Amino acid sequence: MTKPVLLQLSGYPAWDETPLAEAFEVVALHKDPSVLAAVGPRVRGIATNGGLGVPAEVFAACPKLEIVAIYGVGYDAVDLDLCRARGIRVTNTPDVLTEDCADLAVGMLLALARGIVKAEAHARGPWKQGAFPLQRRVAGMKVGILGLGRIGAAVAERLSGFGCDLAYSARRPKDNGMTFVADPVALAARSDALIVTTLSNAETRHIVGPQVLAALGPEGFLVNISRAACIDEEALLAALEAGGIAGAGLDVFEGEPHLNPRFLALSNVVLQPHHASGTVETRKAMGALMRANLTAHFAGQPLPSAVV
Ligand code: 8YV
Repeated sequence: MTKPVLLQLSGYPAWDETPLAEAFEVVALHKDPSVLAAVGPRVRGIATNGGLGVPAEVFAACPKLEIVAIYGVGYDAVDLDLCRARGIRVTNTPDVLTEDCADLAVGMLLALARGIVKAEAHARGPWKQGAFPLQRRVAGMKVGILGLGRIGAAVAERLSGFGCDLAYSARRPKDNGMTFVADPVALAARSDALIVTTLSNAETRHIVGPQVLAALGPEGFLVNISRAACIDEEALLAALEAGGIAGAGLDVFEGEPHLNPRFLALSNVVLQPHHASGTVETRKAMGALMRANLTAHFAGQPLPSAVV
């Protein structure tokens, strides 16, 4: 039986690439973009990742495309309307990465508030000349969670263990006993730290802008493990440079991996290379779920985690 042609848009660990190559005729577009025109007419599936999605020219070059399998929970970089119109299925990898993303959000908050990265540099040298400056306490902090989906709820669960006073913004209140604050500006105003875990879409684009940052204020911390588009990066850089907020922990950036160099000049940030889901355990589970979706599709079975 001929194997379906799968266009691979990004690299995966060998534990995924080996079984993918067994089940499909894999064409690695990320290794040689020039093959698109020649292979496009035969492509039936695409494997991509959350940040990358599917560029318009790839959709256009693949008229027989049946399924886009995303290695990630975010589907903001895939044109879902186009997929619906063309009858292309879309799958993602929810749930399996929730715990790791929540861990990194809390880790960045701890790193920021306690100055862990700067303190490490201090321990290696200047300690002999004097003590490290006092930092801020996370236990009992007022924390606002912007977007209480699966990952936001996992962040809340962790921070309730820290005795934090938690509130959240979401489209509508949930029956969870937590304080609901509909307006993100009001949420920021009551928060010592604001953690962005919302979906990225037209509604949440730049949801953290000058007003939210001003409400968070000079003592407030911001953490983003969602997408760069949720934050007005220019406004954030201006606030960080002027001391308008105390600091930011960021896992995602506009134009990543090419960060705005202004971030690199700041000492009040903790910068991470979009790796909230980046553990062996989670990536293995993400790869397995992505492959399960592809396998189910080509076997005519229900998709384990369909978006479209
Ligand atoms: C990436 C993500 O997919 O889940 C998401 O939406 O952005 C990440 O998990 C990851 O970087 C894999 O490349």
